[in-house]
Amino acid sequence: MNGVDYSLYLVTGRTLLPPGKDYLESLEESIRGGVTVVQVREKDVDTREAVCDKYNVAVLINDRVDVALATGADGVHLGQTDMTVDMARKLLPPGSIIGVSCNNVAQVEQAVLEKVDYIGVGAVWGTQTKKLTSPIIGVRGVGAMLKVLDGTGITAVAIGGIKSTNLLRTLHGCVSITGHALDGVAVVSDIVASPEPGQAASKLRSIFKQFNESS
Ligand code: TZP
Ligand code: MG
Repeated sequence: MNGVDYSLYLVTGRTLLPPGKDYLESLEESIRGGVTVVQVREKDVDTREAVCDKYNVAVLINDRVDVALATGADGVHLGQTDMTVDMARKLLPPGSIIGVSCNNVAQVEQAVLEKVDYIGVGAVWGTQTKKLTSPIIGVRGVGAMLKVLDGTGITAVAIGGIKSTNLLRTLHGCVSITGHALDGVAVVSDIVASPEPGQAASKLRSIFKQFNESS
């Protein structure tokens, strides 16, 4: 899929769904609310999801190139300890999207050499969703990594503790302190754990749009 809009990047996490909330229903509500790209990140289940493409939203699979191949997903999101970008590129169909998690400048430099499509930078703030194995970087850390991407055409989304209550501060802080802007934000709990994921997504999306229109 070409021309992916990374502005509101949903990372799934079915363990965070409110009781009784159906996974696909929550996903569909989130997309209708404004999610622009979805990463299927299900650590505790065998992921054999057929995610509907009726909204033409790109689907990326966390960690598992084999699952991406089996499901015909648009691409993969790789962590620093997953399969290498070169190997993933050899296995996936041409044009597949490859994204990588980065926590520091050296990892971004490597991602640039590997010509990834996008990077996820974080954790920008503290999060309950993932046991972090690397430091929380704040907006200064994000900015330092964005600087490395200058002129490369590689897209960046920030992840970790991003909520409607701190999104504006995150976007604004990044630009005002570092002079570099994010292409999007990746969110798990603020959308998935909400009883109204559509409204949660719509709130985040409108804050993002407003910020971009005013800057
Ligand atoms: N990688 C860094 S932080 C994180 C991942 C997958 C979890 C982010 O979850 P939340 O709920 O949006 O803080
Ligand atoms: Mg991973």
